[in-house]
Amino acid sequence: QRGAKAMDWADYHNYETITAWMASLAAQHPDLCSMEQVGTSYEGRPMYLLTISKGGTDKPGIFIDGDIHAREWISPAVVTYMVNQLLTGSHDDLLSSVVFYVMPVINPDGYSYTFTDDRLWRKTRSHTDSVFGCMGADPNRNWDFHWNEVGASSNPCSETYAGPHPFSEVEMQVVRDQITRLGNLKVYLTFHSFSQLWMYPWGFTTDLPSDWKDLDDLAQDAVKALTAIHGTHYEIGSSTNTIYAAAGGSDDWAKGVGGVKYAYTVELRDQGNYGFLLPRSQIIPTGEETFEALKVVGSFVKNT
Ligand code: ING
Ligand code: ZN
Repeated sequence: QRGAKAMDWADYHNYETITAWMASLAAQHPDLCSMEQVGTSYEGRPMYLLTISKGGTDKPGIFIDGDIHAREWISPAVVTYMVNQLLTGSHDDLLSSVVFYVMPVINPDGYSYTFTDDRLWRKTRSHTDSVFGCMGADPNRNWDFHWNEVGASSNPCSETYAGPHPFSEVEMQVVRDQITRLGNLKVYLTFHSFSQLWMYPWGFTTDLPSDWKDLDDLAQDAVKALTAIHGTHYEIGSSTNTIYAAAGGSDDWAKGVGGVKYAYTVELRDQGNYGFLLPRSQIIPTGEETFEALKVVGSFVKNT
């Protein structure tokens, strides 16, 4: 429409541009992609799910989300890049045997706020604190699995505020309800930045899941393919043992409650040189390498 910016991967784009692009994509590829509104954010923004598949959805699923943390702009840029590749590349074989469920921006109020007011905002934008007036909760501390046990705060002014209670944030309820509703999910992938880490549960304890070797093996294969593109180095391990202990994260819930075996948190580029302010010139290279990893995960699911 008039004045609206077109989508591309030469630059970062706001929520309206991303959602308008999602709608046009679904309109252009009705055989492969559908878009549905699955909820509404705290400030009233529609939240959408893309379903990408060829010939029905009765097949193993991969759930992908982006931008749980508002300022991590490379996350929705890479998630939309990969969606575009899936739909415009020659991936019929993969799309015939795997269904991708994608929500590129699961914290739309926070994301919008980073465009208008505060580029480094992390949390949601809910009004939870009547004492100090601090706003928002950390959506990656808000999930109801060992909630607020470690690496989270009960102080509404903290960057890692877990919220007043588990799933206090409506946006995380929306994502939870989709993961619960969609049967047959084999993989959960949530994209953050930055640090270049491919992590699996648990975040609430130093203990590893009993099947950690399966998750580690797939991560090794995915990262090998990623590194082969531009030489980008990634570390692999459980969140607690790789970055820090933090309970209430979405991947822990996806595995521990949602029953999705292969749950991962991926920290995209870089390793701190630019951090959250990753130059736009790195969007396409980051998209290219990450898509190679996704294809490995996709083939694995296809062959399981
Ligand atoms: N890092 C993640 C965070 O939520 C994380 C790291 C994920 C820790 C999952 C534990 C479990 O703090 C960023 N960059 O947000
Ligand atoms: Zn994050």
